[in-house]
Formats: sequence, structure tokens, C-alpha cells
Amino acid sequence: MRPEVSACLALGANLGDARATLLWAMAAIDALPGCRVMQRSSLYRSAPLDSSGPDYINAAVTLCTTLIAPELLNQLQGLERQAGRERPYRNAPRTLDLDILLYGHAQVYSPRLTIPHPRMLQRAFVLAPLAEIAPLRVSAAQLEAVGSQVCERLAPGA
Ligand code: A4P
Ligand code: MG
Repeated sequence: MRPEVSACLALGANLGDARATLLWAMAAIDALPGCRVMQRSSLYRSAPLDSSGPDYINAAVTLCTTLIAPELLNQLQGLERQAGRERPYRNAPRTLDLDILLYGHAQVYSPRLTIPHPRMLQRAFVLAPLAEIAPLRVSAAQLEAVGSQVCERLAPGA
């Protein structure tokens, strides 16, 4: 039996019904083999950063998983495909993006996977939802460093 690891994921979408897709993705992640979602953040809205198209909806979840990190990435990419994700070019607008932010306290540097996620500290749309559900994983200084980026927390059902 593999040990359970606590991981943090970022969810993002700006094509189609992004809110519905993120809510679907949170439930679908919980239903993956060896995965249990522990906390779900609110949904957040922000303008595309180094990207284009409509505003993004972003969120974060924490989960307990017995999957090793590359297996978790495979499963998440399967969900992206189910949501109709296409990759015409880098940072293209997308129906669903699922990124592994943190996997326990592991550091991974492989051609397919970098953990912690290399751009997470530059982005309010990642740090704000993560701080909501995993406040010990985000420092006040890190939040302050992205404080000029507008990222609106959405009321449930708004
Ligand atoms: N990969 C490496 N490390 C990881 C990881 N920790 N988690 C590899 C997930 N994947 C990881 O990703 C390309 C490759 O990264 C994968 O095949 C995997 O092997 P991708 O999702 O296919 O392509 P991408 O979306 O162009 O890259 P990425 O890294 O997801 O993009 P970013 O840097 O996350 O930026 N603006 C707003 N407001 N909100 C957003 O959500 N997102 C982006 C995407 C840009 N601007 C945005 C938002
Ligand atoms: Mg991605």
C-alpha cells in the first residue's frame, strides 16, 4: 500500500462555461482512483496573464493521493482531454488547465514535470485560491508580491 501524499492543484479555464467546468473538474478529481479532494477554494476571476481570450476562472484544491506525481499528471491530463482541451500554441485560451502546484514537500525536475510549479509564485490567480485553503503553504510576503494583480473572489452562485 502506497503512502498518502498531500498535494495542491491549480484549476483554470477561459473557454466554454468555465465555472461549470471547474466545478465538474473538482468532482472528477475526487473520483480519480487513489485521490480524495480535501479542500476546494472559491472560484476567482482574472484577466488573462500572458494569454488571451475571455477572463479566466481559477481555483485550487488540496487532495490526498496514493498516486505518484507522474501518475497524477497522467490522470489530470485525461480530465483535461475529457473537458475538450486543445493545445494550438503555448498559453492558448483553454477549456481546462490542471496544474500540480505542490506534491508533499517534493521537488521534481523532469522533462514532463516541475514541482513546485515554476510560475506559481508570480500569479495572484494561483496564490489567492491556494492561500484560502492551504494558508501554511503561502506566505504573506508571497501574496503581497502579487498584490497588484486583480483577482476577484466570486461569491458562490454569483
Ligand atoms: N508540466 C510541467 N510541470 C507541470 C506541473 N507541475 N503541472 C508540463 C502540470 N503540468 C506540468 O502544460 C505543458 C506541459 O507542462 C505539460 O504537458 C506537462 O508535462 P500545458 O497545460 O499543456 O500547457 P500550458 O497551459 O501552456 O502550460 P502551463 O504550464 O499550464 O501554463 P501556465 O504557465 O500555467 O499558464 N491567466 C489567468 N488569468 N489565469 C490562468 O489560469 N493560465 C495560463 C497558463 C496563462 N495565463 C493565465 C492562466
Ligand atoms: Mg497546465
